[in-house]
Amino acid sequence: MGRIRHGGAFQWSLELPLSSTALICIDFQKDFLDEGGFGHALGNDVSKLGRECLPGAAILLAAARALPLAAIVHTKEAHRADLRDCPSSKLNGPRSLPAGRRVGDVMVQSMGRLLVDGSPGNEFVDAARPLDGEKVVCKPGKGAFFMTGLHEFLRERKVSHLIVCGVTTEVCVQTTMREANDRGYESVLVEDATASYIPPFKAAVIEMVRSQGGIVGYTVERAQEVADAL
Ligand code: C5J
Repeated sequence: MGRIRHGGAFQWSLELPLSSTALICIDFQKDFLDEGGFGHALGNDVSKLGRECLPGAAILLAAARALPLAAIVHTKEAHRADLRDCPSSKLNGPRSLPAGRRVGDVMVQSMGRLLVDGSPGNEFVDAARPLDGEKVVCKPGKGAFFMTGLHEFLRERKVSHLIVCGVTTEVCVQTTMREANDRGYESVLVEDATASYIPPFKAAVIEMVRSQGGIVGYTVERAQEVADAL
């Protein structure tokens, strides 16, 4: 049993029962962290994202693997080659993609098709690559629970608590935490293991998650605090 305490304005103490706690790593993919991927095609500066959150993610992964925790889950935002799992709202928007590009198009040859499973750019970055035996969840949406079977996977392993990291904070990470909260999981977002292209959005999500006594979940500043507590 690990326990994380937070002595800031929002004071809390969270027990992390090791046998029912999972680490969820959200979308540490080249499509979001590297040039020529989906995040870059949306017009974002992708150069800082990995530097900000991958060292923290590495600390969490090392701690989770050493214990081990009940499960380590890696999600990928990944569509089928024929895009039949891509809703029209996502295929036809956002309309800010340069040169009229959209999911399934190619921006840079070496990365392959944007957000399509099996494309080189859809793979995990080396620093957060899953090991054998760790669960990989392909998700067509922002939330890791939508059309994935993740809830069933976690329930089978009696998981009740989630340690959450990944990109981007205000899109797939926040959506997943809200989905998790609705399904009864206690989750803690690790601030130095998540990142956004738009820093004020990351700061806002951290506030939102822990506001009103932790309406969505908990937040902790440093991955090392979690590793030390486990
Ligand atoms: C986005 C994500 N930003 N992984 N996906 O479209 O946050």
